[in-house]
Amino acid sequence: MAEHLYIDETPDEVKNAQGLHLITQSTPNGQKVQIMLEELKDAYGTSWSTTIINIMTNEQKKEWFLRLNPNGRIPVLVDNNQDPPFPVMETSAELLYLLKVADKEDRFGFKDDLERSQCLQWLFFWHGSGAPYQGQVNHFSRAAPEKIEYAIKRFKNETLRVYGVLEIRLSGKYTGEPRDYLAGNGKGKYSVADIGTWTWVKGWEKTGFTKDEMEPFPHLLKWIDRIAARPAVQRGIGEAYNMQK
Ligand SMILES: N[C@@H](CCC(=O)N[C@@H](CS)C(=O)NCC(=O)O)C(=O)O
Repeated sequence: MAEHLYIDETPDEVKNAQGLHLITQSTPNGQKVQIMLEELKDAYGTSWSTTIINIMTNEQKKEWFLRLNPNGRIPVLVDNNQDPPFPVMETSAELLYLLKVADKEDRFGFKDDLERSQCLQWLFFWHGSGAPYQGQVNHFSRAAPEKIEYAIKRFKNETLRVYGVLEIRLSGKYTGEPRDYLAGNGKGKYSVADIGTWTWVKGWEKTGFTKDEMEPFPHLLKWIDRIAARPAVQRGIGEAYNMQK
C-alpha cells in the first residue's frame, strides 16, 4: 500500500516522516489544522512534523500530492502511526481525525452526544456554508482577471448572512443566553467548531469588509478576539508556518 502512496517525486521529508505529518500552507484552511496541532501540543505534548508547500506554483496539483489528496488542495495530514500511513484530506475531517487519535480527554471535542452533535453542526455549517462563500469573495475581488460586480456582491452578501448566523448563535438572540463559543452547553466550550470557523472569519478585513459592515456582529467580533488571545492560535498562524524565501 505504502508504495502507492509515495513515488520518487514525493519530497523526502514527507516520505520519511514519522508520526503525524502535515502538508500545508498558512492559508485559512491550512491554519485550521496548524492551530489544532498547536493546541494538542499545549494540551498533551503532541508532536508532528510539517512540510510547507507553495500553492502558487501548483505543487498541490502534482502527482505526489494527488496520491495523498486527489482534491489537490492543502492541507493534508498523513498519519504515519498507521500501517500503511493514512492520509486525511478535508480540513474538518482532519480536525475530527485529530480529535480521535490525539485528544483522548476531548479537550477540543465533547464526550456528551448532544454537545458533540452541536460541535458537528457548527463545524459543518462553516465548512459547507461559510468557507466556500468567503473564499469566493476573495477570489472575485482579488484574484479574478475581471471584476464581476454581481459575483462580488452575491458572495459578499452571502458571507455577511453567514456571519449573521454566527452572531445569532453567539449573542443568544433566541435563547436569551449569550455564549463564548459555538458548541457546548451554557456558554459553550472552545472546540474544533471554533477552530474551523475562526481562521476564516478573523480575516474579514482582508476579505474586504468594512467596520460598518461588521457593526451588526459585536458578539462575533468579541469571539474573534477571545480566540486570537490563545497562545496556540497565535503560534498556529505564526512565523513558523511562513514559507522559506
Ligand atoms: N474543502 C477543502 C478546501 C481546501 C482548500 O481550498 N485549500 C486551498 C487553500 S485555502 C488550496 O489548496 N488552494 C489551492 C488550489 O485550489 O489549487 C478543505 O476544507 O480542506
